[in-house]
Amino acid sequence: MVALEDMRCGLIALVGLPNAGKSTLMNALVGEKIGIISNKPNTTRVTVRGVVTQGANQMVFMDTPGLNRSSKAFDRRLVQQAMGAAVEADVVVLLTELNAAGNDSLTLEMTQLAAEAKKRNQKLMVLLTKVDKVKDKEKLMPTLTKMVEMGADVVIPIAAIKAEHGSGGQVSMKGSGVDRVIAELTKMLPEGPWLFPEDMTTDMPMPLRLAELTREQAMRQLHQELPYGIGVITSTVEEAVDEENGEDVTVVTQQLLVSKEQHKPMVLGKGGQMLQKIGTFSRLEMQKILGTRVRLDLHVKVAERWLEREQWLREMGV
Ligand SMILES: Nc1nc2c(ncn2[C@@H]2O[C@H](COP(=O)(O)OP(=O)(O)OP(=O)(O)O)[C@@H](O)[C@H]2O)c(=O)[nH]1
Ligand SMILES: [Mg+2]
Repeated sequence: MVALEDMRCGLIALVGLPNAGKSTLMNALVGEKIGIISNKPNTTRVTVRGVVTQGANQMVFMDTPGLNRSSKAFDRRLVQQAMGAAVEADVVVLLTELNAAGNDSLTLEMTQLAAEAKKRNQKLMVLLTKVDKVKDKEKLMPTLTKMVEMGADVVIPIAAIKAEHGSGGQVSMKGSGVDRVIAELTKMLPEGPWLFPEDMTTDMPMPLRLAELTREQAMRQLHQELPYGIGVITSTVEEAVDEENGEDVTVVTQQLLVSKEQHKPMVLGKGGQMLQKIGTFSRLEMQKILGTRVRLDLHVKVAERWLEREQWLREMGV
């Protein structure tokens, strides 16, 4: 039992450009798949919280949507979510992806965000991500100096993943720098009671979490612009017993929304194979989280302009 007066707790916002590796890092920090990951930008649409509790310290990470530059209403909404999380946080963690030459990809907006964090007296951590791409680590020196000059309290080069196998991306291993991130953040936490129970790793409602797993597979398996027009809603989650073997099984029903009629056959694939693939990978991930066997009932539904429907967006957490 940790005494209330000993507790320390902080909100930590992970912000950066799309594809910087925010969700990958959060999952590595928490040790569980919470945020969804793909190689396409703006995979994250919902600010997702992941919790790490160690000793007297609780870290509440906010994995935010990438700071995209599109002017579409939906995309602006994503950026607003990220900005909101940054304002709310005790510690702002800026993630900037390195290229092979060791240079960062900081934009003007991100430099401004860093300056605002300093003005608000927030702690500022800069993470140089995907450092595994930089073979000669000496090349990092100018970038490290630049970040300190910008006001970073700590700068850490990280590689959140060492390897990822399979097209469903089921296996990921903890990489380098991640433990140091935890150690440095621990020093920055303000005193205060925990926000979540000790054993809780996320406050995401289960139906949303399951919907995100299916959207992750849609992002991974579908190509070009198609995945961006996709939304997933979990209609029902029910506990049942398999009649054949008496095993517990969770029955999940989901709607996969597409915004255009002509997208439906692409999502279904030849003989329904694409939908089946999305469903199979998603189901395997669901089983890991739920700890039971899962039966997934996945339907494609054409819902023109769902991206503009407030109620649906709220249901999807956007
Ligand atoms: N080489 C390498 N790739 C990484 C690393 N971390 C993440 N990636 C890859 O980068 C891509 C984007 O990762 P995400 O974690 O989804 O990035 P994100 O910042 O959450 O992106 P958005 O949600 O779109 O803003 C994925 O293909 C990851 O596998 C890393 O440390 N090294
Ligand atoms: Mg993400």
